[in-house]
Amino acid sequence: MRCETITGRDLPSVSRIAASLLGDDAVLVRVRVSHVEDGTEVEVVAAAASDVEAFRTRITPAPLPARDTFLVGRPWVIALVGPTGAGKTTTIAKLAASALAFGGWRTGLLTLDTYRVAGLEQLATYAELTGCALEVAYDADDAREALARLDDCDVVLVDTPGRSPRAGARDDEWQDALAALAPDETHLVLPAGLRLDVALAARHAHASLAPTHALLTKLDEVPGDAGVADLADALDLPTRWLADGTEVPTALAAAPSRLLAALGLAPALVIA
Ligand SMILES: Nc1nc2c(ncn2[C@@H]2O[C@H](COP(=O)(O)OP(=O)(O)O)[C@@H](O)[C@H]2O)c(=O)[nH]1
Ligand SMILES: [Mg+2]
Repeated sequence: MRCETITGRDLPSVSRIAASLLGDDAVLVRVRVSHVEDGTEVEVVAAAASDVEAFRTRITPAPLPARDTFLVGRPWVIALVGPTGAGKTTTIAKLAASALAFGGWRTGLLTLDTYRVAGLEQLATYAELTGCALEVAYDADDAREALARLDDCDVVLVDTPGRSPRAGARDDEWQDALAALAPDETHLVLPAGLRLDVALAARHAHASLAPTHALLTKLDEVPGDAGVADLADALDLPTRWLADGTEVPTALAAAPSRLLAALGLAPALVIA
């Protein structure tokens, strides 16, 4: 999204400049009024209305389906994929335990991350704490059977290992299992502090898993949300949730409103 920063002595004059640069319907995404020695200084960040609308559309996911519309024999299946350490397992625990995510939906957990005992133990602990059923699948047949055993759930959250360049056949196995589950949503989990080019490389590396959403984690480790909104914009995937800390389940936020607010789209007038 192209943004222009314009400073001047008063709002009408900077608005006129914004309109001349970005069109009559330019949106002021941030406004800052400071008192200076000889009066006031106004600084605005402005964007073209069409760009703002395009950003809003790009990052806003379709709402989760109403429970009675998809209960045709299988739960809604949401898989989390992404590099090792991105926060997939922790986020699954938050999603399972948080009313923010699914309210009263019956939630099941299914893990394809069978290579690391620690990963399995981590999820088993969360399953115990949240009272969710947990299934483990080693290959595509297992995965289908495990999903069938979870058919009394409304939603099944699927944990996966990170893709590893050296894993070879192991990667094929869990990716076949994931394909057998035919997820309704596949969220690409990436830490919010990743450099833009590294994040785009990760998006490229996971293209074969056909991610439908982005899920940014570790917002608590970056200085502000504006860069996170830029990252979400660049990833060009709708974003339903954000993770901003290690606390389960509280460090989970609804994404679109927070990303829009980061760009000042929830109107913010700062008088310094
Ligand atoms: N600061 C911070 N740490 C997180 C967040 N989410 C996960 N972590 C930590 O990141 C590490 C890796 O998380 P894990 O869920 O095991 O990642 P996975 O390999 O993708 O499953 C753990 O130490 C988590 O506690 C977050 O939102 N903020
Ligand atoms: Mg994990």
